[in-house]
Amino acid sequence: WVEPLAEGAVILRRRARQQGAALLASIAQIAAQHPFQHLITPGGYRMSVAMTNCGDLGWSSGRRGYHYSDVDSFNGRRWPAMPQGFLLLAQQAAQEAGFTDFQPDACLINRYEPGARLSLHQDKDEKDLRQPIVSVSLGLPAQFQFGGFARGDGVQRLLLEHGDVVVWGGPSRLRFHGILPLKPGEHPLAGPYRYNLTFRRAR
Ligand code: MD3
Ligand code: FE
Repeated sequence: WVEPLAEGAVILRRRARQQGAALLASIAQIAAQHPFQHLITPGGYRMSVAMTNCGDLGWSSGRRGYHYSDVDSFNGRRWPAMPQGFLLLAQQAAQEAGFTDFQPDACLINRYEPGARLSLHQDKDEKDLRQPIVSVSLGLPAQFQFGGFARGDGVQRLLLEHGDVVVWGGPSRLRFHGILPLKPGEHPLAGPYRYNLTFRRAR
């Protein structure tokens, strides 16, 4: 069921739970060709979160800054197509949240190991910020933080668990957000990791 979080943002708790194993199998297939990598930020720091992508475009970072690219800089090859199950889930979730016609062309796949975190940031590398972002959490639970529209605004905490789907649109699309350091654990399907899929319309 659909639970509002903030204006334009809704959580569909456990929405993807029944597809968890299939989603994780697709992630493993993608990572076999396009390995998870710890990107280096423009400031020169190694990210604790490891990333790969699927879809027409993939998100990446480098000395030139953050950008979307149609090839993986690891091997120079195009990103694998978005699996049909990914696309359907993202479009159905967007629709349930009130966003019709969501056509994601990028899916960033984040992998968190114990201690990995994502500091507060905004997602604004996409061309049309009226398009929502759909996120799917898998594996170990994590504390998500979402704040306001300035870095210094107060934050709310939310536990994101295996199968949770969140749709971020409207004004919430530009909220600051992040993930606190992952607590160690063992998930029956994902082992010691948390995975997060974010579906985006990048161009
Ligand atoms: C709120 N990922 O990849 S997903 C990211 O769990 C990212 O890996 C986190 O932030 C993760 O950029 C959080 C939830 C999420 C994704 C995008 C958002 C929340 C958002 C965009 C705008 C506002
Ligand atoms: Fe983000």
